[in-house]
Amino acid sequence: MSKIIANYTSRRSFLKGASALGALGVLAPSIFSPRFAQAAVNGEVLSGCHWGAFRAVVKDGRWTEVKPWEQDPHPSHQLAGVMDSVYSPSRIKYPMVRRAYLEKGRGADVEDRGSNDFVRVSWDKALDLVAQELKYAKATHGPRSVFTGTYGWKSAGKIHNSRSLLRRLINRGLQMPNVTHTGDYSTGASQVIMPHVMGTLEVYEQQTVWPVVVENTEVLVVWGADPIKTNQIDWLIADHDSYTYLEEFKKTGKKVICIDPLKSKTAEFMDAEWVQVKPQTDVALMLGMAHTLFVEELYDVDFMDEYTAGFDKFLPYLTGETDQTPKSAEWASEICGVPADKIKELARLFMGNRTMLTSGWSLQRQHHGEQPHWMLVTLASMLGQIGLPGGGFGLSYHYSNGGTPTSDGPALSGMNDGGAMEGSVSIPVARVVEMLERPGEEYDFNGTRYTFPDIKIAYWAGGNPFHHHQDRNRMIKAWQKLETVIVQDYQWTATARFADIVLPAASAYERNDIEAMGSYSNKATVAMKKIVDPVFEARSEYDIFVDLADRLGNKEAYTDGRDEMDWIRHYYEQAQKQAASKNLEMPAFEKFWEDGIVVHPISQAAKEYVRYADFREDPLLEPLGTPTGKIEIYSKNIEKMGYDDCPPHPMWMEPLERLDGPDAKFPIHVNTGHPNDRLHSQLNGTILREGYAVADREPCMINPKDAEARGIKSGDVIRIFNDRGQTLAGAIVSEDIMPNVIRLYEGGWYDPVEGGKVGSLCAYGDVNTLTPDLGTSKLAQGNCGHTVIADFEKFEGELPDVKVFTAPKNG
Ligand SMILES: Nc1nc2c(c(=O)[nH]1)N[C@H]1C(S)=C(S)[C@@H](COP(=O)(O)OP(=O)(O)OC[C@H]3O[C@@H](n4cnc5c(=O)[nH]c(N)nc54)[C@H](O)[C@@H]3O)O[C@H]1N2
Ligand SMILES: Nc1nc2c(c(=O)[nH]1)N[C@H]1C(S)=C(S)[C@@H](COP(=O)(O)OP(=O)(O)OC[C@H]3O[C@@H](n4cnc5c(=O)[nH]c(N)nc54)[C@H](O)[C@@H]3O)O[C@H]1N2
Ligand SMILES: [Mo]
Repeated sequence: MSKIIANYTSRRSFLKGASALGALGVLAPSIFSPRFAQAAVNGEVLSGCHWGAFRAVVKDGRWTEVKPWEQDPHPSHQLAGVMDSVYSPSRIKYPMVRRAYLEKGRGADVEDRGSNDFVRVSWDKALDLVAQELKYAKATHGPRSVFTGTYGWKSAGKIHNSRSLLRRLINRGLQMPNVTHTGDYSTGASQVIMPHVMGTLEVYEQQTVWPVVVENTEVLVVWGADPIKTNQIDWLIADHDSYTYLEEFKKTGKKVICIDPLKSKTAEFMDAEWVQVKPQTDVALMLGMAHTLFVEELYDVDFMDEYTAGFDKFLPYLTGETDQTPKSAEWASEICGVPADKIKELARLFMGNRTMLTSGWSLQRQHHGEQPHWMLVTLASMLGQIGLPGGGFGLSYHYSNGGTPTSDGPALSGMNDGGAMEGSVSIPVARVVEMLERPGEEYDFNGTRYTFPDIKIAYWAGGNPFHHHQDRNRMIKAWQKLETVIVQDYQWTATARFADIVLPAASAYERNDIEAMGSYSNKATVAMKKIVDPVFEARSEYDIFVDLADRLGNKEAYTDGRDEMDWIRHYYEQAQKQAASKNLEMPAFEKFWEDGIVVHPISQAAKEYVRYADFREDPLLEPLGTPTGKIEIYSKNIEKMGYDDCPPHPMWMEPLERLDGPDAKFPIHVNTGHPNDRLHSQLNGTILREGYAVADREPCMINPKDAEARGIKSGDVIRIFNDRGQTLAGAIVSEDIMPNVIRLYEGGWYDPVEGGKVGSLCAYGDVNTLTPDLGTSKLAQGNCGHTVIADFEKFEGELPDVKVFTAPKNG
């Protein structure tokens, strides 16, 4: 793949001089010589972000060009948007307060949230208001009245970690018991079920490394995953090293199979066989394979005996002894749409070859999302290859370049939340709307009953819930229960538009920070140097929170006496000490800051790592962390919970709704996968959109058969609708998606034609206007963003303008 060099100065020239206006954006003086903390006026700055490390060219205080770091083997084309996001017309320039809120106070005209009627205020006024409301909440409503769940993909960086800094404000500034979240939207179901099955999270752990896979794997199965698309980003700074291995694997000519309702980037890149499966039916498909292995007596009986527990309880279900329905390939085919012969052929192929079953996370972002990965583990167990080089299963090859060998480098720590006070609670992250709807009521989660707190203030810094959460219209209503909503962001997202108080944060490129490269590889430590000064009145995360802590009377407790550069040096020196204890030398801080990066060595052992090799070698001495020490195909702990929606062994369960399901009310499944040209909703308002928008809307991929039936061609505007909501989108007609499935990526900014009105048409393409808000089950309470059916038509009405990419009036 070619490297990109972006230079998009002209389009944003109208914003030239923006930084000169930002008098308040100047950083507090550092104890270091100014050259450390200040942005370059001219020159090249090495920095990093979720999309990788890069060099920024700065001219006259303006960022004019972005070049990928020379050692990035596969730079993301999204870097061009990263630079552009700094100067985007959707930047929040000033502190703003919703007019009714400013004039009438907390809780005023809440149904007017989203109408974009804001008034510009000074920073002092905005921060006074926030501090006043936090104090009021503490005095009047008491503990657990402020929600700081603030889930989301804040920028990389260990210091300006908006999520930790916000919690630190409540813990050390306000000194009140806090309400935050557990889990995430990514792996809500799997990270709860996997510890019961494998004794570990599985989804965020190192995989059998790629060099071993390239050498030993004969069949690479990519099951509901698209690593070529999703490994562009990392929660830290992306290394992109998995691309090199994928290329090497491809060169070997060995078999790659993508099981997906659409032809993914990976299928294309790897010349893979594409097996079309109806969405949400993978458990049935896996059961059909397991049944084939069983009846053909192919499965690994010894492995099941030695390394797994409870197969005997699962078998009567598989054979149909318990419910008179054998889970045969024929039975599975009826549900999943894959021909029975193909199911059998795949089962035999996997059994007869060293097979790595890799899976992404879309499968578990579905109703009963606990089941697919549990069943995948069961299938992998029957294949008997777990713990062998290149065999078994892996749930993170598609994420943050999982499977890239881990260096010997030190772990870099970062800003913590300062310690939550006793009485603090958390909710499963995707239950946020239910929490607002049912204060004081009980809910189930992983074997325990909890009570929802009564929230009066929500403060979001580093996430965009008005994109990430499901069922937008239900959410808009629930949001009206809040007295005060504070949003800190650098973009005018829908979340900011639905806030009462909006604080303009500096982007990650307008402040100094430090971060590790590679969540799995820990390849390097990177100085995230400030590239330019904050534009307009934006201020760094840390500065905003320190000023708030000051207003709450607890500045010292908040800062521990450190400023931005002190913290950076502090965490670097901690890493340096850790490295020294491993006989690894890291340069002095000054040298590191000057060079911008320290790359860590990788041992030979790391390049040969095989997940579960130890367990396979000696299951008694190296047991799993499950109650039986084995792979639990049947979980007694889950049996004890007695949940009707999460049985004690993997099962095919009907989701709330699915394509061709019983009583399916709509004929089309909506695939809400992650965007190839964005990170969720980030970079929405940038130059990248010119490359993918259709009729100025979010693109929606449609099979020719479905398009023809509705008289739609590429470039048309369509309206997608169901009982929960409606949105416009731009049509792309393509054979790369199976019939009766359309794809509208998550992350298109919500742009209601009638701002704030429940049920409004979204002019741009927010897919979460259509999705249901329900927990995967009582066990994990994960989100079900991929459980959605709908219908669509050619939009013939008067076309509303897309307005969400420019700031609201006065802003
Ligand atoms: N239907 C459906 N819905 C989904 C999904 C799906 O597959 N289908 N996927 C889900 C998943 S896995 C996830 S992870 C979520 C993602 O949901 P989010 O993480 O909320 O999505 P982002 O668009 O990354 O939002 C991050 C926001 O933080 C802002 N930001 C970035 N850096 C900073 C910073 O340093 N400080 C501050 N104050 N703000 C900052 C950005 O401008 C942006 O508005 O979406 C979920 N929603
Ligand atoms: N470019 C880019 N990369 C990203 C992100 C991003 O927003 N943009 N987000 C990051 C984050 S936070 C996360 S959590 C991960 C998400 O990683 P994933 O959850 O794995 O990503 P998705 O795109 O939702 O789904 C992966 C594939 O599964 C397919 N799929 C959907 N439904 C089904 C189904 O029912 N059965 C089968 N067999 N396949 C199905 C989709 O068509 C898609 O090709 O990606 C990360 N990487
Ligand atoms: Mo995610």
